[in-house]
Amino acid sequence: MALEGLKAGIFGAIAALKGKRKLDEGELAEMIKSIRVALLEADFNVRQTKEISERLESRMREEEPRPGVILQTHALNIIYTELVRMLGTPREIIPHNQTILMVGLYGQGKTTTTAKLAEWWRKKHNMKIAVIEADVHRPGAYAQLQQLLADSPVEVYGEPEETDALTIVKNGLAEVGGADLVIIDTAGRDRLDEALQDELDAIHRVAKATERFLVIDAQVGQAAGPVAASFHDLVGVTGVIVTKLDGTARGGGALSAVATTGAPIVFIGEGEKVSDLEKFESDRFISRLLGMGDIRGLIDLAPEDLDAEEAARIAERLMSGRFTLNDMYKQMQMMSKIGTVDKIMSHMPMGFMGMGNMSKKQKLEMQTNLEKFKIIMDSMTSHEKNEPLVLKQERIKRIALGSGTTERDVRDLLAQWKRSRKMMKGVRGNRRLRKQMKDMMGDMDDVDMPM
Ligand SMILES: Nc1nc2c(ncn2[C@@H]2O[C@H](COP(=O)(O)OP(=O)(O)O)[C@@H](O)[C@H]2O)c(=O)[nH]1
Ligand SMILES: [Mg+2]
Repeated sequence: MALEGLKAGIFGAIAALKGKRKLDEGELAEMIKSIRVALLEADFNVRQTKEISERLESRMREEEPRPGVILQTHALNIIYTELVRMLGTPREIIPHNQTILMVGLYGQGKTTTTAKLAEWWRKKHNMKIAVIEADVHRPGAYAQLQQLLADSPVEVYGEPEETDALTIVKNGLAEVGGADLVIIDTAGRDRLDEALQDELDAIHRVAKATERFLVIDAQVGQAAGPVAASFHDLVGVTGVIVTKLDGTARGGGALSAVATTGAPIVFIGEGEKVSDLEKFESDRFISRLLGMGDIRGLIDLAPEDLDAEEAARIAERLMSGRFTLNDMYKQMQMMSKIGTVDKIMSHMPMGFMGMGNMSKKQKLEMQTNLEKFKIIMDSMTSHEKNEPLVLKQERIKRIALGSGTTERDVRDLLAQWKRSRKMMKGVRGNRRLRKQMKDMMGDMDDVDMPM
């Protein structure tokens, strides 16, 4: 995981909030200062660091934590949204019928990333993909690309003896005409000089590439900004891929510098292997960085009309191990709004404590039960929903009558709740699950956990 240092810095800064309900001026200033140091150490630039710290400070003053949310989580949520805001909104790429031109300086990872992208889309979309090696300056570039894709059905086109890149591109495009996606790897230089500009410009005109991806090594840090800007002037960069995030603690520099240019980061490279590629989505990236696990994925699933705050609150309560009928009710409300149980299950942490292992039939059943359960619970008092154990014969009878269902239906609901609650409790006795849960909650050890 990239940016481990930043994670440690942020958690160090909010550790001081442990057990507190309010911060005094000194404590707030101390926390903001620690966050600032953490950002600077991850190589975020001074202006961005200042902006984030200022926003964090004013939001900490103005915004109250939601009910049930501890101050530490509240601060973490603010930091999360500010970091996501800074890294920009993700861009979706449709790979079909595209020609992608890979550009960048020497040694940044263009050839490696060319192979990674080809494999990424081949696996995801089962498309016919071809790559063209048009780097005539680096001897062995063709062999390198061939070797990277040795185990792959991706077609690799190259002419190792040819010295004119443009010729290779022309021949290559004619040769691989049937491919759904063509990726063209080009040569780099130490810097974007006139010779490289002319070459890229010529290739660009012939290839009429629909996407121009700039590859930048994370280790260049903030210098990624000017590099991105100059390549953008030349070919109109449509996406940036930041590589080698596995090898630097200061990856924040490259990521944030690119973000300021307005060019979207579309992928990140986190290793030398062809499979070490990851689609870049700032929200997922940051939530993983901050150890927020799949909670965010759950919220992302929610349609516009679903209150994201509410979803977060439910997820938080779920994590905390308390589980009233009310929680189950709200969770069901959310599920029925989202639609399919299947979809949401796959986004629940640990498949919702084992519920991900339900059979297809069970899932279907649950879906049909949702509506009925809702109707039944609408006939309950909030006390009953909070303390389902008070639901004995008399109350069950009343609820069945009030909701136009049968006592059997009400008992089914209670049985469902008991099963769910048991699963939650099961976490207590399971060390592996406990660890997963703890990891997911980050290092916030004062979160009220049932263990
Ligand atoms: N650790 C790591 N190494 C990478 C990554 N991407 C590329 N490399 C390595 O960086 C070096 C240069 O990569 P290459 O693709 O030849 O760069 P090019 O000159 O831009 O084509 C090679 O040794 C690659 O294995 C990455 O994401 N992580
Ligand atoms: Mg290369």
